[in-house]
Amino acid sequence: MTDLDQLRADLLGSIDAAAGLDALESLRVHALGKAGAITGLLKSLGGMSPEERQVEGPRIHGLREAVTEALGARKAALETAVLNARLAGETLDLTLPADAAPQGSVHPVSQVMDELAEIFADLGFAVATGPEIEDDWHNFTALNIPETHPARAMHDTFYFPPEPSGEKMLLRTHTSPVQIRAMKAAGGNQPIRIIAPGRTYRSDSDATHTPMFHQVEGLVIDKGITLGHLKWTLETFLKAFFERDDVVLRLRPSYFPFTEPSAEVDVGYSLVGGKRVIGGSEGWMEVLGSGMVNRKVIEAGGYDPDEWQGFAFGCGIDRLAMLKYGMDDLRAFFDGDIRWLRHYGFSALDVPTLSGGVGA
Ligand code: 2NL
Repeated sequence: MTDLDQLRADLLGSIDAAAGLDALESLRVHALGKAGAITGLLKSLGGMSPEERQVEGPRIHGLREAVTEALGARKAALETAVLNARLAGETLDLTLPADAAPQGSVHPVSQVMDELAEIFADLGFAVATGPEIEDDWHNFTALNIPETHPARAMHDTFYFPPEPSGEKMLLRTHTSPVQIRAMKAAGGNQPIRIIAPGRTYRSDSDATHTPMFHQVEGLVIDKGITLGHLKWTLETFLKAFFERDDVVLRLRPSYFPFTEPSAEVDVGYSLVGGKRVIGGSEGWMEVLGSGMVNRKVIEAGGYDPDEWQGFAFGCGIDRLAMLKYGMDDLRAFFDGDIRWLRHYGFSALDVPTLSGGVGA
């Protein structure tokens, strides 16, 4: 056996026996690297006579090819072994349930807004919206709220720094300005039936008040509108909202600058196992304020008060949600705690409908 045959046998034997990829790489360097055995042989070809090179050349090149091929084959075999070992250790249990993804749900305030839109749509009311940043005229003056009224005070209303024009801008304190804008847009010659739900702002913050809260107001303008229309509309609305036919209303005389006469509306409740349930008349809870639109406000909206009358009402949506769903802490509305929603029966797949809450 020549030296070359010996080298070939040694290299191919070691390659076949290589236990891992690292050992195989050492063998490759040892044979084919810069200072490798075969590299040395290839270099030696340069110093040979043409006759000698004709014999040795093919042998050395043949050896290089055989070793390269053996390295490749062994590498593939080792990689397959590594992969098989990993797959054997990694068992994947396809029957395990997937991790639960966090799921939100429709917020009670949004739910109630959708319910209000649905109930009033059946009564022919459209939903009107408007800016949350208002001017003093639409928020106060048009509503017959005098310059000296406490609601206009700096400590009750969020004002912006004065405009160069002198116009006072503020965060609307109710959604009435939306209705004033709707009257203006209607041009004083057609009936109006709208509700205006949305965010409102007052400089108030304690256990039962948040600086931002949600309000819905309703407005009807037409010829020959009476207190009877107001009472029927509110009774129909509250029966649909609380999903009970035994809802009893109590109208108490009150005062608002924008309505005359004005009435505060209470709904009766019964005590069932010590808990208040809407319906009956064992006790009363105030739910909204209302009245016949003041003729000054009809005029400010661009209508002739001798021809057109109207009624209006307003109430807090957060409060309506608390009453319907039996929630007792207003602050939880703003915590974004999913456990709170679950506790009151709100779930991710809810589609706002009229069924749910304490009346259901
Ligand atoms: C309450 C009372 C009320 C109105 C709001 C209104 C709007 C226009 C004209 C006349 Cl454009 N009135 N809104 C009327 C009566 C009561 O709200 O206690 N809200 C929380």
